[in-house]
Amino acid sequence: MMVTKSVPDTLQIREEGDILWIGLNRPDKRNAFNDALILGIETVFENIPSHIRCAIIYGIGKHFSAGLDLSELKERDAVQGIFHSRMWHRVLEKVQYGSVPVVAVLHGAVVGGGLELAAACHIRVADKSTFYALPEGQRGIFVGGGAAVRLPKLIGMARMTDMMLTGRVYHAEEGERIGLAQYLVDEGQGLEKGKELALKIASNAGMTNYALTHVLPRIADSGQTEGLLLESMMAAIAQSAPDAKQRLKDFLEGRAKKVGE
Ligand code: 1HE
Repeated sequence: MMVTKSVPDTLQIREEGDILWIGLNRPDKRNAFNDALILGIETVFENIPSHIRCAIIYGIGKHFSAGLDLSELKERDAVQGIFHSRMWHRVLEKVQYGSVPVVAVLHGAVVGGGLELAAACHIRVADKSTFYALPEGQRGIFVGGGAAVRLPKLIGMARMTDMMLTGRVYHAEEGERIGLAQYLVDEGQGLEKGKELALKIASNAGMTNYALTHVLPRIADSGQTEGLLLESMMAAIAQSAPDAKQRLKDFLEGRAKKVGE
């Protein structure tokens, strides 16, 4: 099924072989997320064609995303607020636990809900124009798109608390150092780097990608006893797959790349 079906024009979707490019395309509003845009992301992730093996999310224009569209926020009461936040949770769970690993290519502002989306992706590539913030603290609100759970895992609770209490902005280099992004590249080089990584990810065994995106985070969330058992079960399933057997044979017979090649 083509994912372009019923996706709003604030998303630009393009297939390139087994890679799916997902562009946030609301540059005049700095890719702020109104409901149509965040629900559009849900539609995309619910309809990823089966031949797609990795997705790349990026922002069109000067920024990755300015977060929640604040003009939609002012009319909500508390109950509507809970449902709205739960809607974001539902969508970002589909990003994190969808059928493919997701690379986020970051530049400019990665703030509020934009950072929450980035945190739900598996790999973050930032160029040197990137800056990260959680302006919710200064706007008198709280995070609602999963940052309270996902960000402390990336950067620690103390840093997230500081970002919200003081409005601290992390720039690209610092962001990479503290774990907001795994890769830092020169300005304008993010898409190329994202594609290079996506191609590598796409060439992995499907079971490996599944284990890393679906099982590893569950192991990390569990206690040591359950986690170690889950790890053993996953290892046994992965190594028994025909794809793994072929890859091991290729290495032993000198056909596979060495580490670092
Ligand atoms: C917006 C938004 C927005 C820009 N909602 N309209 N997020 C924030 O608190 C971030 C607010 N935005 C900014 O601080 C800046 O816009 C940026 C640093 C991201 C970019 O600055 P700049 O100079 O490139 O753009 P701009 O001139 O500030 O904005 C251009 C237009 O986008 C302008 O509208 P215009 O009609 O006057 O042209 C802005 O009003 C509009 N715009 N950001 C609505 N966020 C699941 S809960 C998550 C909770 C949150 O994400 S809270 C954090 C919200």
